[in-house]
Amino acid sequence: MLAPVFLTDSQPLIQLDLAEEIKTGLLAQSASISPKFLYDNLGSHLFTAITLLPEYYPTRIENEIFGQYRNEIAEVVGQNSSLIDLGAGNCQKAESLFESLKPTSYIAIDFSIEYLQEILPKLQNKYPQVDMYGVGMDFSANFSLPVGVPQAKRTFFYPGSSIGNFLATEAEHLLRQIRAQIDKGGLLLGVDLMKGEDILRTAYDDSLKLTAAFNLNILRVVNGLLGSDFDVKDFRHTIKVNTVLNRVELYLEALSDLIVSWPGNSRAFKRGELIHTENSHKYTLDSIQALLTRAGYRAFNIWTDPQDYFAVIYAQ
Ligand code: AVI
Repeated sequence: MLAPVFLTDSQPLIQLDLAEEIKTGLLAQSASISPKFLYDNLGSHLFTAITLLPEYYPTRIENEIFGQYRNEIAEVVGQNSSLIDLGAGNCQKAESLFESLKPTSYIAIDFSIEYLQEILPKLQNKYPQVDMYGVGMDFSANFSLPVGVPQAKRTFFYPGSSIGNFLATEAEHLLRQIRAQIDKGGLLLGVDLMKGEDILRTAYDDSLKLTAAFNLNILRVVNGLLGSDFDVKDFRHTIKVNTVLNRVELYLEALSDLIVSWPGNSRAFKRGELIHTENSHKYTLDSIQALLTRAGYRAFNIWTDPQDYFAVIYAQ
């Protein structure tokens, strides 16, 4: 049986650093937890379930764009490159491009190595002609490809509007770091575009409460890393649509006055107090091209849906 190669990041995930980062966020006056902690194995499964919700339009519409423009995209991007999937998750989006892009190798990078270890072997069996690599990496602060990644033309793949989960300065930093490693290839990017508040509310506060479970699961992840005693029943998922900063903000709201403790410290929360867990920025075609330009990209091919809900951009 063919098996994918699991590479180690040159900057391995250090539990201690992660715990420090969580403590700093929890002890700040306005408490926050980085959205990367949403994605342990369970969180990754919950996110995959969210992408199947009719209300969660980004995945559906992005898939439609990839389906409709598959050949055009392949012509622009070219074939036989190394496909480097940033935040690969269940690898389904990349898989949908295998037939048209015919990558010689596929490098799946994700915060949850456990999830990749579950998904990637099945994919490798289905596509024995593609060399597959799995990398567990936190690329939110710094990104460089680990040693061992094949030296072919590189197609970086960052779909799903995950770029929207970064502040503009962080997004620019990441895009610039990707640009520096592109060589003769390019970046295939999915970006969610600005739209009416109601559509955003339904997408990020769905009636099945999957997004609520996804958001609350972050407290279990934090308990595992920090040794804290968060009880998910003490909090509820809530969102704000921030029309000034063009983003949906996810929070966990304390349902009563309570104290959360961990070895060496604690934090009191008042009833109604919020922990900020995620931003999901929405761009315009102009604002995303301006961001990419600041990050050093010069040429853009853009595909959108008829309603301009979502854009797929090939940037070089
Ligand atoms: C991964 N990311 C692009 C999702 C988003 O839409 O911002 C994460 C998500 N959060 C709540 N629902 C989905």
